[in-house]
Amino acid sequence: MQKSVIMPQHISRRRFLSQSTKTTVAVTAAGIAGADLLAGCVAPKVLGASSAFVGFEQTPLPYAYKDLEPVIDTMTMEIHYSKHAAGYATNLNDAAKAENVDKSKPLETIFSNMSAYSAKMRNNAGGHYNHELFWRCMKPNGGGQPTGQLLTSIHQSFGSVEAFQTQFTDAGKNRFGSGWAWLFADADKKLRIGSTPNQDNPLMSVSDVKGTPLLGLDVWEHAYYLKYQNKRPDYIAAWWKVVNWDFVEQRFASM
Ligand code: MN3
Repeated sequence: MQKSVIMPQHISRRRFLSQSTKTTVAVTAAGIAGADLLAGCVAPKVLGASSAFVGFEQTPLPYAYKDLEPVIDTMTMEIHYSKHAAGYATNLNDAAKAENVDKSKPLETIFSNMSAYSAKMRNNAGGHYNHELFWRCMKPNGGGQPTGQLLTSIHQSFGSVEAFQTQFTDAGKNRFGSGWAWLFADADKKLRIGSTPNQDNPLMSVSDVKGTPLLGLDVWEHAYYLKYQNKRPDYIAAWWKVVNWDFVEQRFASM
C-alpha cells in the first residue's frame, strides 16, 4: 500500500529533475517535499541537507481530521491544520518575499543562519517546518514500540524505551508556556531529547539544543486545549498512541 502512494511521487521527482520551467519547479517542489517526508527517502546530494526537505507550502495532511480520534479530536486537528499551521505558511511566504529569500532552497538554509533574519521569519519558518514534521510524526493506529536501529540507539542513549518516554514527556511537561519537545540526533548521530520555546527547533542556529529533529511534539495549548484543557500531561500520555514510529525510523535511517 505504501508503494502505491509513494511511487507516483517518485515519477514526479524525475519529471521535476528533467524539466526546467519555473512554473513546473514551483508546483512540483511542494509535492516532492511531502513525498520525501512520507517516504523518508530524501536525496541529500540534491537537497543539500541531511534531514527531510520541507518546502514553503503546506502539504496535504496525510490522514483525515477525524483519523487521530480519540487521542486528538477532529475540531482540534481541523483548526490546528487549517488555521494555525496555514497561518504560519502564509506568514512565512510574506517574510520570504520581504527578505528576498530564495524559495528553491530548503528551510534548513534559513535555520542554519537564523539570526540573519527577522523574528517574523524565525517564528513562521519554524512554525511551518515544525507542523509539517508533526503531522507526519503521527498516524491513525500508531503507537507501539520503535524497532530496528532506532530502538538500538534509544537503548544506547536512554537505557530503555520507558526511560526515553519518561524523559521526552518531562521535556514536554516542563516547557514553560508554548513550545516543542524533541527527539533529535546530534552531529554524531547520537539521540538526544530537548525542548525549544515558541516555534524554534533544533535546526536553528539560535537554539540551545542542536541537531536533526526526528520526533516532535507540539505542546502549545492550541494543540490540546479543546479536549484536554489545562492537562498537558494527559495529552502527552495519550499522544504516544498515535506516534508514527515508521516515519521516525525512516528519518533516522536517512541521515
Ligand atoms: Mn501547533
